[in-house]
Amino acid sequence: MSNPYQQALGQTLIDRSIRERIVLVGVIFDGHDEEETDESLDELARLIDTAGADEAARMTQRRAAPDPTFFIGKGKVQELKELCLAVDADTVVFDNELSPGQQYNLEKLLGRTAIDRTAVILDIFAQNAHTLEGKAQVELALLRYKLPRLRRGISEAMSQQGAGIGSRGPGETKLEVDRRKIQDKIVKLSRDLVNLHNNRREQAKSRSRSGLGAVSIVGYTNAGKSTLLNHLTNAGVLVENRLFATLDPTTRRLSLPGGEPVLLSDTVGFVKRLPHGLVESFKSTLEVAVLSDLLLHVVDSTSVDPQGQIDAVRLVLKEIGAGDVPELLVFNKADMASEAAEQMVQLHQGSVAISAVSGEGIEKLLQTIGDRMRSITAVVELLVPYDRGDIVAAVHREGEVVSTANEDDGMRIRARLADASAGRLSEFVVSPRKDVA
Ligand SMILES: Nc1nc2c(ncn2[C@@H]2O[C@H](COP(=O)(O)OP(=O)(O)OP(=O)(O)O)[C@@H](O)[C@H]2O)c(=O)[nH]1
Ligand SMILES: [Mg+2]
Repeated sequence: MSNPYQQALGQTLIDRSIRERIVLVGVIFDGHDEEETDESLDELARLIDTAGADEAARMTQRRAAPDPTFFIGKGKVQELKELCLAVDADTVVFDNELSPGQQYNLEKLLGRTAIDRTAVILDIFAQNAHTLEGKAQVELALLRYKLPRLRRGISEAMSQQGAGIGSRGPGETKLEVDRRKIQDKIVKLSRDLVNLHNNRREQAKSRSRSGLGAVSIVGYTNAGKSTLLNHLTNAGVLVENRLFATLDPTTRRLSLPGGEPVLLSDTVGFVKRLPHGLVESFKSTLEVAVLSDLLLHVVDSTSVDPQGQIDAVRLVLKEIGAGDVPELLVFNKADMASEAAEQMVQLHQGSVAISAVSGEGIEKLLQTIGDRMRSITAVVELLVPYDRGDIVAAVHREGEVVSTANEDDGMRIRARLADASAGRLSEFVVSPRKDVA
């Protein structure tokens, strides 16, 4: 399947006709240790593998700050060139974001394609986007990434060299035309996404009217989010041992033991240093998390750095405006790492350990979700007509009334209500906790 970027420009970021050989480059900045950089490069290697290429070698350099021209030192670039020759690699990937200028300078000196982590992640997203909205979001992010990187000359030189991630830029004469094309396309895509976004908001509105609580599964990529959704609801969502298998949210109804049914949604996974443009483009898809009553934050207990993954996920949640949504940490894959999972549960009060595969801990998880949902309340304001004593009674029964005032067209009640109750009474709610309109 051709990716959206190909559809837009007749080009590709990663050539999948061959498995490219790639040299990874990492920088150990002051205050960071070698191990950290190594782990990050291991993750980059997994990203590259997911994108369809192989790691041929890796290189690191200690630096206080990035070199403005090449990111690494000029001498090191020379070394990198020799390494590429020795291992027969056509592409280098930097673990850090390169500026368009640095990328250009590197490609010129190396005579090969130089890209960064962002480009690799964008490429994987391009491969995995399936719905209209997902495709539009990825394409927008790709075009925004590519626009400042269109250059005269270099791309022609690169295209003569042959295949490679991002190697084939537009030719000199086409440059202005391409730039214009991309700009037009960005405008169009942004407009399309606003429409899709509005549709999604409408759905969220009707969902909130349905009175069901909303729970979203969030977490680092490959943590087991889709596996959990499938286990709980038989959703049949694609589960794969690869990064970013899920890009489009799936929502299913889930009945809690002795409690209300809730709507449970799977979401796109996060990764450290997720490109900002991508987060921006996926805001609409991720809104399901923002509008949730509770987030199930799934963590892979077998990971070498679960806390680092938790922090990375929380950072993105904050960025999309879901930083204040109540969170329940779920340490998954306990079947493979029971000790690590238990240790994490000890460290994080109120969290649970589960295995979405074997089912252990699931009962406890469901109970905890039920408890948390019942305790989640917010102050809402209702205006109830005087002939609806039943509603006034329901508010008193289901919530805690903060204040009442008699007005011309009814009784104004401020009450602390669970979201599910507020949803059921939404007809009378005048100021809901969340603006879903
Ligand atoms: N052993 C074990 N493996 C699991 C468990 N949960 C998920 N996995 C495996 O972990 C891999 C990733 O699972 P997914 O459910 O696709 O993960 P995800 O979080 O949805 O990943 P993305 O959508 O790519 O972000 C798959 O190979 C699953 O079979 C678990 O509890 N135990
Ligand atoms: Mg998934």
